[in-house]
Amino acid sequence: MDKQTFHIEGMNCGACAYTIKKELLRLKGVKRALVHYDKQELKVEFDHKKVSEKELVDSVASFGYSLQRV
Ligand SMILES: [Cu+2]
Repeated sequence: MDKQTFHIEGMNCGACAYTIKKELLRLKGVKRALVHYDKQELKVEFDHKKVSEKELVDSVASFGYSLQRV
C-alpha cells in the first residue's frame, strides 16, 4: 500500500473536503482518503498497481482542485 500526502488548492468550505474524499474513495485501489480542510491537506492510501498517482490527481482536478505532492 502506498501512502502520499498532498497539499490541496481550491478548497473553500467543508463540502469541498467531502467532495474530494468521496471522489477518491470511488476509485478502485484507494483504501483511505483523509482530507484536512483546516490544513488544506490530503493523506491518501492507495495501491499503485490498481490506481496511479496521476489518476488521483486528475480525478480531483476534474472537480476544480489541484494536488501537489508534499
Ligand atoms: Cu466548498
